[in-house]
Amino acid sequence: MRIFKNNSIFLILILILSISISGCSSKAPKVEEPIVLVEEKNQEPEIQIEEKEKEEGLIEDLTEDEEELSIEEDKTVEEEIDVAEKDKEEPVAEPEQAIIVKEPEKTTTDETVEVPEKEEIGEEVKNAIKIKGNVGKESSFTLAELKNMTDIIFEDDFYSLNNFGTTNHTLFKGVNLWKLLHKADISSSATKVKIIATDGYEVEFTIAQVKRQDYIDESNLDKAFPMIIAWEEKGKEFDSSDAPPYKLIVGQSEPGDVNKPQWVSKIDRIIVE
Ligand SMILES: Nc1nc2c(c(=O)[nH]1)N[C@H]1C(S)=C(S)[C@@H](COP(=O)(O)O)O[C@H]1N2
Ligand SMILES: [Mo]
Repeated sequence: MRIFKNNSIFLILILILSISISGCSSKAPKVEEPIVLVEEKNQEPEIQIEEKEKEEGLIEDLTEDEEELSIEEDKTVEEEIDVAEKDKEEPVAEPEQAIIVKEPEKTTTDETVEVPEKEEIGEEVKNAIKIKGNVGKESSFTLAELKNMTDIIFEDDFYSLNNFGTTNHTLFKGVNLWKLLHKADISSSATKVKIIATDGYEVEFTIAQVKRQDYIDESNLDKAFPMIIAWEEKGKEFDSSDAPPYKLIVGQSEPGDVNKPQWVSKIDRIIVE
């Protein structure tokens, strides 16, 4: 009797124990699940915000930023970029395009922007485009002089594709860059041409790229384009009150070529190396 009584108490104890143990273990997975849900929920608002921004037309700003980041990537040799900033960006290698693009420098209130040659030039030729470096005659051409170069003027609808996939056709008028460089007696040993804007934006091309007269429009393969220094867009001259009224325009080197970031506006000078 005593043994039986003790046994049943023992059994009851075991039962209680096993119920409480199984109760605990069945709770365990429930602890993990909400954490996953929280993580998923945390991502949702970000996605929604992005979509909202797209709808609200803020997408242009986003793409500009993205393009600018990828452009800085290409600039491996330049020293002005903060190393820490550079590390944040993901590498985008574009092996076929031997183009280095430099970002406009972000000016702070303390720093002054260096525009060395502006003052020496004087009022009259303020908006002249300078060609320097590996040329027979370093030159400075005014807008009036460029317009008089009727033998090298080129005008056509240029196709543009930007990093976000936006495409356009835009009418530009200007002078053929390769032919313009010959007016400054470009040296036969020249290897590179740098197009530098007053805001610090800079694109570098190889001589072969500047020489090329058959850049394409992927939407119309019958066409062929040289690089041009344009002063007119859609039949209207660029405003020259704030910046030099010149823009480098180049077609695509191949279908899919993102050519718009290569268009340099506000050109200050062309450096041949
Ligand atoms: N001087 C100068 N040219 C520039 C830039 C710039 O910041 N400064 N941005 C480039 C980039 S990234 C693009 S996509 C196009 C934008 O041309 P848009 O302003 O006519 O759209 O100009 C290019 N040329
Ligand atoms: Mo851009």
